[in-house]
Parts: sequence; C-alpha cells; structure tokens
Amino acid sequence: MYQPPDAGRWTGRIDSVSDEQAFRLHQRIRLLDLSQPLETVERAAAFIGFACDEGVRRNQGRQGAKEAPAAVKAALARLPWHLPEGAAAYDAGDVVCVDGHLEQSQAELGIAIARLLQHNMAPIVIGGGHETAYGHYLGVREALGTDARLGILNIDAHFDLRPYDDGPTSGTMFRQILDQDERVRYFCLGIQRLGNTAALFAAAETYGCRYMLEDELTAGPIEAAYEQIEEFAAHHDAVMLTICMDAISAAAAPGVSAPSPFGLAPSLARALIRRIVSHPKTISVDLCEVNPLLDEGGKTVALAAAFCMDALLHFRRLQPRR
Ligand SMILES: [Mn+2]
Repeated sequence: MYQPPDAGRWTGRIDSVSDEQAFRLHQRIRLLDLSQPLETVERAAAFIGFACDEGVRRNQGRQGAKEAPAAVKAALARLPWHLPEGAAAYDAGDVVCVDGHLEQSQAELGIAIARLLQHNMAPIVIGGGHETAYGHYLGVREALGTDARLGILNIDAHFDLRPYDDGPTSGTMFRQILDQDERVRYFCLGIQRLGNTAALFAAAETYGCRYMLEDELTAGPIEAAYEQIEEFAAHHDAVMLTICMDAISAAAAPGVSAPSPFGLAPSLARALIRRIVSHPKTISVDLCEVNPLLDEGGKTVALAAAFCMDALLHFRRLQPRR
C-alpha cells in the first residue's frame, strides 16, 4: 500500500541551474523512501500523499480525490522556493488504497505519519478524501502517546460526525475519533448551516464540539477566530490541522465532491491556515477533498498547492532558531 516517491513528478521550469535564488520546489525537494531506515533531521517537513477516495465512495460522494496527491505535488513542484536557509522539504511518497480496503490504508497512513513525526519531520498530508484525516489522527496519536491532550482543528463546511454503524466513510472520522479517544477535542471552522442536518448540529452538541460557521467567519473580524484558536490550543499539548477543500467557495474550489456556494474566501482560509500552522503546538497538517477530475482549469489543484506551500512556509519548526 506504500509507494516510494516518484522523482518524475518533481519537474518544471528551470530559470537557473546554479542561482539558488531562482530555484523552484522541484529543484530543492528531497526524496524520502519510508520503506528504508530514516534519520532524524532538523527543520524539515515532508509531503505524504494518501491516494484514496474509498471513503468518498462509501459516503455517496463524487470520486476522484485519489488523483489529488499526484496532481497537487505536480503543482507544488512549479512553485518558487522560499524556505529559509537550512530548512528542508521532502516527498515521502504515497499511501494508496487497494481494492476498497479503507481501514487498512488508513492504518498504513498512520504508521507513515508516526514515523515522520518520530524523526522530527512535520507531515503535510495530501489526501485523498477527508477519510485521510482518520489515518492522520492515528499517526499523530501514535507519535504523541496516549496521555497527550490533542486538539483537532478542522477547516470544513461539514462536521463529518456521521454514525458509522455500516463502516467508516469520509463523513464519519471525527465521530470515530471522539468515540475512541477521550483526550481529543474538536474545533471546526467554516461550517455551513445548509451543509449539515439538524441531527448533525445536535451530534456536534452531544460531542462537545466547538465550531464557527462560515458566515460568522466571513462577517469577521478574523481576530475573533484567532482568539478562539489560541484559546483552544492553550488547552492542548499538541494540535493537528485538517483542511477539507469543500470549505472554500465553489467559485474558487469547484473541484471537490461537495462544492459550497457560500464557502470561505481563499484569502480568509489562508489566513486561518497561517495562524494555525505557525502556532508552536501545531505538529501536523492535512489537506483533503481535492478532486482533479471535477476541477475547472486546474484552479482547485492550484489553490490546494498554494495552501500546502503556505503550510510549509509557516511551520514553526522549519524557522531559524532564535
Ligand atoms: Mn470534510
């Protein structure tokens, strides 16, 4: 289920072969094969793909998100390199889902993410349907140990708190996590009133979820969101961020399973991502639900790549020591 990184994905325009100021990500990316022994590194992040949309299929959504890791990495490759001196970015390959074995592939993703964290690398997970977030959680919990208080921040139009009596899907992850782990709290940013039934709002209440609606965020000021994020992080030992691209306005992100006509403006989501990723307690990020097959002119993929690059540039652990 694990595929080592493919050097062939990291290609693009070359302005100079010697002037590092002119380099793009494809000229600086390092390949990391997780089937080999790893070294602990300083100031590094690693992209890992989760080529899976079995959860979307089970959730009766529109499939295609399994194509996102390849598409988003190809778009990332072309972006300019702006990391500070001494910081490194790796491509750690992809975990794929074979024959609909969602649960096994989520477990495999968890193992990969735990290894990255244990070797001091900040994971940037490129989903996949939002079921990616469950594998992401498994890896984070494994690396943290059972006692740590983990805060999950989700930028999403949906709670993803559906019952999973018939098995996990792309709409059940946070209910699964909250049912099994009393050391987790969940905060969702960008919820759409029309994207969730009254039963799901009731489930959010029952599970003690904190949330901010999209219209509340859009009305601003953004400092109100920053304050809530800060207060949430203060109650936890570590924070993981998960980004569901359907939280973004359908005008900017049409390439998703469930587009949101009134989704967040990209610049507002970017501000939230920067704020969360630069928080010292944030250890790991995923970005999910990009569907290249439904995209228009590649704009959802380009936006996803920009968000991933923003995460890379804002991780506290990649900054120079002061
Ligand atoms: Mn979601």
